[in-house]
Amino acid sequence: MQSSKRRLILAASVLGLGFSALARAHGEEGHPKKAGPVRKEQKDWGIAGEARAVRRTIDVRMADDMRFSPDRIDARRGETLRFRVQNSGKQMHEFVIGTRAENAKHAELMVKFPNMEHDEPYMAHVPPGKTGEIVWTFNRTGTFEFACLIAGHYQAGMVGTINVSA
Ligand SMILES: [Cu+2]
Repeated sequence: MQSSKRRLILAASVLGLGFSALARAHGEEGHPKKAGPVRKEQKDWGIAGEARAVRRTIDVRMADDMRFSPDRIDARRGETLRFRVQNSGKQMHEFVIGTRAENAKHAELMVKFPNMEHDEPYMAHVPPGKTGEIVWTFNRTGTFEFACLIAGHYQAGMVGTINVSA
């Protein structure tokens, strides 16, 4: 277990992904959020947001047909959104914000290591019947993606678009 975990961390770092918080496993029930401050790191697609800055909440539904609803979200640069992500399916799903390139790379890794543990402020892992939440500030313009990176789901088209305009 110890050495397999080390291999996963190694694989993640070889691929240049920032899995600094290898804390929880996919498929685990609950995924309680850790107490304490959210780690804030500027990403190409924004930065972890403050709940008090939220002016708009977006409800997103995930289902076993491997689709998000809505699958297109528009935001303005500087806007902090709360995503309330409901899993209406019978299997685990997740909502991960990123660039297309980042998500594609990460999705590939998830196929190789389906039980890879990952958790970042731009991800919500949501067990069946549950609702997860993320608060994210879009401080860069561009076209980004939200995706379920669980092995096979991304490949089945479980992807949406976030467009951030100036
Ligand atoms: Cu999924």
